[in-house]
Amino acid sequence: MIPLSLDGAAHLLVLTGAGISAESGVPTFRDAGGLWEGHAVEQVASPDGFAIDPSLVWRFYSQRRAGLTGVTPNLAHHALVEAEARLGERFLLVTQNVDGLHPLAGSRRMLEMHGNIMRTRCSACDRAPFEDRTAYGDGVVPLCDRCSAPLRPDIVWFGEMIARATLAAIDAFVRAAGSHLVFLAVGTSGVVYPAAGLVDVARAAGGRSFLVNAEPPANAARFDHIVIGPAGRALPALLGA
Ligand code: BJW
Ligand code: ZN
Repeated sequence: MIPLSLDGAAHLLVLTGAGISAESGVPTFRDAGGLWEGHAVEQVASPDGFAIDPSLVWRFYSQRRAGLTGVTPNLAHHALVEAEARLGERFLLVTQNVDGLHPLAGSRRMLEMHGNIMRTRCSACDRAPFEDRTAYGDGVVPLCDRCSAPLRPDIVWFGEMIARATLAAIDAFVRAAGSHLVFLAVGTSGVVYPAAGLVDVARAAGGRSFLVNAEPPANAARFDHIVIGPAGRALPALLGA
């Protein structure tokens, strides 16, 4: 495979999705047809779903928290840490993943656009989100000790806004890069917005776009270059790591 050439002005914007963690043993989102125990993802990852059945939602997230015990980053996560070390300010990683494997690998110039599964926040008051690795027992809905409202995972659910600061940081990076922007998406099915639209943002800026995925995603036609294969093998080769 021909490595992605990054000259002295190139700015690399990377978008990752569940596929980059697949080789670490984390199930992808749409592996099981977008279903968890027969429930549609929207049912357990939306404000409406939480309002209807918070204990079902907490069972979903508790099970996933427990499943992350002992899980470690793979070669693809490490290749991005290496790229960040090479490029410094000319690197930005935006991940849709909530599994925390990028920071665990050592990524620092990184934005977790859909939140982090090991953080909890109040569904009602403005207390700060806090680290919480608890896998709650079946039927348990933890309550806020400030206002007694149900606590919820600090995750961006369907229909919720991505943090304004995250969108602003991406925008600033794209503007600084201009036509030197290189956009690289890894392990994402290209169906969830606004992440799936970042390739269009990169194209509008005049940048080049690359994709590494196990299969062609929904937005494949909008990329300049596509590498089909497992991220753990394809990404280090592409980045020349
Ligand atoms: C491998 C591999 C290996 C496997 N190597 N590859 C514009 C148009 C239409 C709809 C909308 C729109 N703008 C907004 C919306 C609504 C909605 C949306 O996009 N809906 C679509 C489903 C149609 N978006 C939102 O609601 C967002 N909010 C927003 O935009 O606010 C403003 C607004 C609201 C409403 C209307 C309009 C505007 C928020 C989205 C938040 C998504 N959150 C979730 C769940 C919570 C996180 C959690 O619990 O973990 O985040 S959804 C779920 O999908 C999760 C993921 O981060 C996200 C993306 O999934 P991902 O990462 O792509 O995983 P998979 O499983 O889908 O794909 C994995 C891929 O890897 C596959 O292709 C495999 O082949 C591949 N793979 N092994 C390489 N080894
Ligand atoms: Zn509260």
